[in-house]
Amino acid sequence: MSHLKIFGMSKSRTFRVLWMAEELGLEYEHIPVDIGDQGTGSAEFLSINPNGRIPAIQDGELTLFESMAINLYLARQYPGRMMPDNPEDEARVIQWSFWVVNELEPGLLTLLRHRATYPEDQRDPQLADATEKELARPLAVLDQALVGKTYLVGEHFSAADLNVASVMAWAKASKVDFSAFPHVAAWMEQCLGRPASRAARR
Ligand SMILES: N[C@@H](CCC(=O)N[C@@H](CS)C(=O)NCC(=O)O)C(=O)O
Repeated sequence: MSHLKIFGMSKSRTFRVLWMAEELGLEYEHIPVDIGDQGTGSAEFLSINPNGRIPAIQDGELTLFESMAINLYLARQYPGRMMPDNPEDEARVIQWSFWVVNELEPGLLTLLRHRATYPEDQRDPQLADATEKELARPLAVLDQALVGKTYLVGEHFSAADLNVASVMAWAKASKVDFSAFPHVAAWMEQCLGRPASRAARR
């Protein structure tokens, strides 16, 4: 096995990648690069990710940025049933990974900022409420996809569940009302409660 290095703080999107590495039982080196001139803005880190963002990884000769691309690579590269072995289900995993960063992540980031991370006096509760209303459409899509199912793709937990649930963790932190999306609520609790998810947050 090549030597895997994961760059970024676990409280950032790096959580997604740490969670994947834990699910796969990989040995890895965690380099907790933080946001700022000393971390993501340093010349050393910019040579790894010229975007100056976390997460990034190095795995042997491969250097990679973008959390979803990293997780799809790790799931494909290492055994552990995180990537289905048939092309149709693999495509479904990729579909959900693109879906979550396009349909949910921007709105959830706005919600997270205006309900949890911005200082109180910089929060806009009306913007947060309006954003939550807009999120009802993609959340209904996710809820429908989970009717009668334990996992998004196939019969077991996969990179689709991990990638979507890791973004949905922001919804939980933003106190989104899940009463209209009971399947999402149950699925999310189950995913985020996995030992590997807890280990990634340490
Ligand atoms: N699309 C990228 C986004 C990465 C990203 O924006 N990461 C944030 C931390 S969660 C960051 O590094 N921000 C630094 C900055 O904006 O200067 C991914 O999913 O990896």
